Formats: sequence, structure tokens, C-alpha cells
Amino acid sequence: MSSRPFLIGALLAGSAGLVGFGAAGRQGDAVEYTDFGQVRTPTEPAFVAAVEPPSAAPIKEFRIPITHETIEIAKGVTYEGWTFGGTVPGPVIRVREGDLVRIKLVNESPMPHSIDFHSARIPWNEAYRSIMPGEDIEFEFTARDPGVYLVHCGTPPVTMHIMQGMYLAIIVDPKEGWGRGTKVDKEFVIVQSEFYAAPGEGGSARRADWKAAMGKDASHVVFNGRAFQYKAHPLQVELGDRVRFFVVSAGPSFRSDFHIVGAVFDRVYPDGNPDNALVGVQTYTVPAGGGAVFETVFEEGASGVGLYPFVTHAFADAEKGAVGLIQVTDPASVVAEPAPEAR
Ligand SMILES: [Cu+2]
Repeated sequence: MSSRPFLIGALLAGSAGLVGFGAAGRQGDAVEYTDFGQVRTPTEPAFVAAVEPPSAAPIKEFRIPITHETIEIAKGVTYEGWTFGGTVPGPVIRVREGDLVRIKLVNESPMPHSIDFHSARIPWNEAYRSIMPGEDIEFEFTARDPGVYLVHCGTPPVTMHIMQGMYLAIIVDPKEGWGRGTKVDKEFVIVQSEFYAAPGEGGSARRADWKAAMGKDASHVVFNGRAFQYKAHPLQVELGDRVRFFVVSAGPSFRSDFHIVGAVFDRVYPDGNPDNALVGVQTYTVPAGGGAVFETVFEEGASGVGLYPFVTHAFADAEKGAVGLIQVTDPASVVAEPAPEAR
């Protein structure tokens, strides 16, 4: 508690609080307020996977609107989805171990929905109950368990609500940090999920195929909501960077056998708890409804300059879209284009 007055003082001075996924804050108190109805995660040209550290605010409030939207699940393939905050996946929520997290869920859609935080220890029948169109619900929990977690709609049939796009990742940063004090240079969130998309009538946006979902016959398996988007727009890393990946499997039914071609993970933290450290890992399975933190280094002579695919190593799933690229560049070797007369 001794650091709390300083913290509040820092926030009063406006020196903290507004970092992380473009949060809008209220200055003058120790509460960081983010309205995901106002702050929408960019999805073009690709869903923004890079994440910033959490702010120092000890209380973090989030307003999450539920909306039905036409989304793009692969290049040129639209789908009638259901969302938290207007995108699939929904916005990343990032807090610190010990923070008080306040949620206000607002149902702006025409049917019942709910929200289930795997990071919370809270009665299901109260916090996670379904709310009707036009209703809202508020609850709070202390983020006491560090890690990376799935958040999803739990309204029956849950398979349908998840396959429609109702999920996001929450990161709870450990008090002492990940990696036993190791600093990373870049951090990315990767949410794997699958769609079961049947053609819409007359060429309109695709719709849910319940029979395919029950048979686990996915049409698309995706990272951050769209097939192959990071193949077209690779994640950018610089030579020497230590990189941390927060990987969550939203499902509804598939797990992710997460692997980077041409790299070995120095550390994997199942569920994202630093006490769970594994070392020297090639592939690690993130179960449906689970998360894990992965770290590796891209350095000269070991995963240096070049391209590195990241995949689910269940390759029938990768073929359906769960493939991306990491591009490692050396800023020191980038030479300016010679002037035309010097050529
Ligand atoms: Cu729902």
C-alpha cells in the first residue's frame, strides 16, 4: 500500500495512466477509464497485434459495448458476426496483478449476450448472467492471478456465441514481471479462433453453419480474426529483439499448437503465470479456453534477419488461415536509396 499515494500523485500530475491501446482516461484521479465504444482497435490493414505495457492506475474501468457487425474473416470474405467492442477479436484488455478491474457491459445488439472473464474469481450466476438488448451489467474483480486469459460470451449455445466472434484477450501483468526480470523489446497478442461460415444468400455476407460447428469442420482458422492477415502484413521485429507473444485459444473448439518456424522459445509460461516457466520449447499447445506466454529472441546467428512463419502446427488448421509471418530486419543495414544521378 505504501506506493499508492505516490501512484495517485503521479496520476494527478498526468504522468501516467493513458498508455496502452489508446485508452481514454479521466485525469485527476487514480481510475483509468476506457470506453471501447469510443476506442476501436484498428483492423486495417491487419488487426493491431502489438500491445503496450499497462498503466500505473490501480483501478481500471472498461465499458464494453456488444454489437452485431459485418466483419471480414479472410480477404474479401465478409461474415455476419457478433462482437465485443466492434471487432473480432474484441479489444485487448491489459491490467496489472492487484489492479481492481471494473467492467460495464452494454448490450447494443438485438439479442441476449454475456461476458465471462477467465481471469476473475467471481460468481458465474451474478457477473456472467445474460443481459437483454438495451440492458447493461456492472461488476468488478481484483486481478489477483497473473497471466493471459480468454474472455468470451457465455450465453447458450456457447459454441454459437464464440464462433460468431465474441471473445478477447485479457493480460494480467505479474507484479514482478515475466521472465524473471528479463526485458522484452516487443509484445504481440495472438488470439486463435475458428469460423464455420456458410455462404450467404445471393452473395451476401456469410453466416454461421451450426452443423459444421458441431462436426468441427471449420471453414477458416484464424489469428486475430482474419485468415492469413499477417502473411500479407508481417509482424515487424528488429534484429536483437526479445519478443513476447500472448497467445490465447478462443476456439470455440480448436486448440492452438503454437510454433514459430526457424525459432525456439527460450521460455513458455503456460497460462501466462511466471511460476509455470518452461525452457527450450519448440511447440506448445494452448487449449481451447486457455492462454500462454511465449518468448524468443531474434538475434544475429540465431533467428537473425529474415522471415519466420508462426503457425498452429496442426497443419490442416494452418491451411485454413492460421499462418502469419514475423519479419526481422536490421535497422543498421538499411541503406538510403541512392539518388537517381548516383546510380
Ligand atoms: Cu453472446
